[in-house]
Amino acid sequence: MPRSPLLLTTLDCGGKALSLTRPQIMGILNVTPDSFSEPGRWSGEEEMPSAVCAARVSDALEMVAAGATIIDIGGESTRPGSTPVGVDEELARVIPVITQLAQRTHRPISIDTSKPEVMRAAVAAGAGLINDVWALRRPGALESAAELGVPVCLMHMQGEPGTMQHTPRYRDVVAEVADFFAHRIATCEAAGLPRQRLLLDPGFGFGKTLEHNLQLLHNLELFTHFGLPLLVGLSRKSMIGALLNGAAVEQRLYGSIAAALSAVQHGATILRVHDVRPSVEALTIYCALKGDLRR
Ligand code: 9MG
Repeated sequence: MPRSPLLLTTLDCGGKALSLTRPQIMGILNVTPDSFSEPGRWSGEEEMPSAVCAARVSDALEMVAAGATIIDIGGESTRPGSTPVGVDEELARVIPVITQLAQRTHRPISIDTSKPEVMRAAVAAGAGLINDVWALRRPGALESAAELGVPVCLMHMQGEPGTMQHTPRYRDVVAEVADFFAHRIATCEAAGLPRQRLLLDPGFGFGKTLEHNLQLLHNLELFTHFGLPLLVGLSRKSMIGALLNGAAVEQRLYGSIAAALSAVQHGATILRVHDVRPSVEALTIYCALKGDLRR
């Protein structure tokens, strides 16, 4: 199936540019207490210590140096079974990091949130893209995103993070995700959020079985027909572990890279990854073999 061209070749992320002419790497920066390698340094309930903030900023700058062209910062886990956090706690986690990072890199910062209050504060602090796993379906999110004027990634999710993996069911997962995108795009446009500011993500692992995920990956090309960049997150996900006979999270790097390159082959423009350097290197070789020298 031929791939449809993108509506835009560069995304303006609040004044910082993200090129879409070739696949891009989005580095994941989780600012949740459970994401810290030194347990006990910060419980997440009190104000973030400045050393913790500085360490997160330094991790992000390392990802940029390794070739990430956008950093996705999140303060609430959306893993299956995770419990939501309150607005104040999420703000306390992400805003200090965004504020400091925005002053130290010309690369765009994405805020991974579904809360309108966090979207607003994050963009005011320097974020230039909203990554919403709820696709702006939370109260007030659509209106806030429309006003903020930055691009938004609309991700498909069946159910909600706490229970989404209990019994995911579809008549036709590819058709249903395509319908979801069509409806969300129309809703965004009606609310004053133009199509050109949207990115789409099928939401691997968000209310999907392994079979659903594989069908979506095989048919990713179909979603290019919206003319919008496709963002995919496959890094370290349970589908990789399942295909590797139950490999633990820390043993999913090579599988994640194989899946990411397959996604690019099927039309993905942005890869959301934990392991930036290996992903950049794999992508560089993949693109060179396709006749597109990245650097
Ligand atoms: C926050 N988050 C976790 N997984 C994700 C994925 O696959 N896509 C996007 N857009 N965000 C994700």
